[in-house]
Amino acid sequence: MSTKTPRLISRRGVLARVAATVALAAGLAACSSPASAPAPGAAPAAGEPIVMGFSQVGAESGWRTANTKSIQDSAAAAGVELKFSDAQQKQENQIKAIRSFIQQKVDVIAFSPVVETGWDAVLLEAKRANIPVILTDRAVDSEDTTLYKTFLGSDFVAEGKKAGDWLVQNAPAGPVAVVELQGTTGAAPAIDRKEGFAEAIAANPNISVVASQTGDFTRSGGKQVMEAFLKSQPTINVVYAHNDDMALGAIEAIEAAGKVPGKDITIISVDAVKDGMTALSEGKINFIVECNPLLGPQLMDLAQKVVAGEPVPQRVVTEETTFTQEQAAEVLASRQY
Ligand code: GZL
Repeated sequence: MSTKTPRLISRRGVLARVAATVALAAGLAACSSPASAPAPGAAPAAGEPIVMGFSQVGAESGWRTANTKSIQDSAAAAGVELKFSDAQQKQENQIKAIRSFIQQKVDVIAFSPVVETGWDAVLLEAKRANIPVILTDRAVDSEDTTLYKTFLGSDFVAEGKKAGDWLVQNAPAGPVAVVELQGTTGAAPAIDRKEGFAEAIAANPNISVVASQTGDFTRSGGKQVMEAFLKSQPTINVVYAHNDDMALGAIEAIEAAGKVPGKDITIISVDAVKDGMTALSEGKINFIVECNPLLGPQLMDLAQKVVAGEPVPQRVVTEETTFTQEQAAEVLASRQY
């Protein structure tokens, strides 16, 4: 409730004193009226739903579609009022959405940052508005970890390492030329999956990444980059794709070039969405590292704790596994996404 008293009135006039008194009286009346909303960051009144502002990266992949559905379904199940914004993979749209959530005085903000950098200013605005922030799926590079309450998502370096470890264990003798389809430039999963894979294949000096380029996590991006690699690279033994959508685009390019994916060229991917697992069970992909998009239930649980002022872990790592061709055939029918 604002109890700010007017500055000392200069001798310039009684009018200023009257105006200040009227303003103060109006301010007190507004704060005491039953219709006044609780200060942002205060828990909603008992029985009132939590209002969550969620800024989603976009709709670039099968993983993102499954992630969005998980968040929307979980909000409905938890009775959380969800204000959902699709940023179409543009950081400026996410920043606009977060500022709008602040103006709307939501109880909590959650978002998947499309890239790691450039978030400190808007996160500081949320902090000053006393609105807690939860990172989900992707991380930010902010040094100040007080800018968000927790980060719920996968360990992308571990995912890249799992992919590289499988290649080291299954590579043929002699030189192995790998082409890499990177995710969105500057995105945490792209940076970290590249790092983890490179760290793992260092165990076998015969394996080398001969070309690496972003396909922006999309099927069309993966196809275009793979077409270019097939023209520019004399030998390609392996494709390492940072997600299934780019791997599926690469398969289209490989087949159009008259080669057999999964046999002439080994394909390793990340995500394990339905289309990727289908290609894996058909032998067109050789190995997939799972990246679990079903973050909705944990996100709603964390949001309710954060709004209630309860402590939550700074980092919550999602559980996930890997799949071979044989394992894909066994589990395909039961996959949730
Ligand atoms: C990973 C997620 C990535 C997926 C892609 O958590 O951010 O973004 O691997 C998606 O499929 O586009």
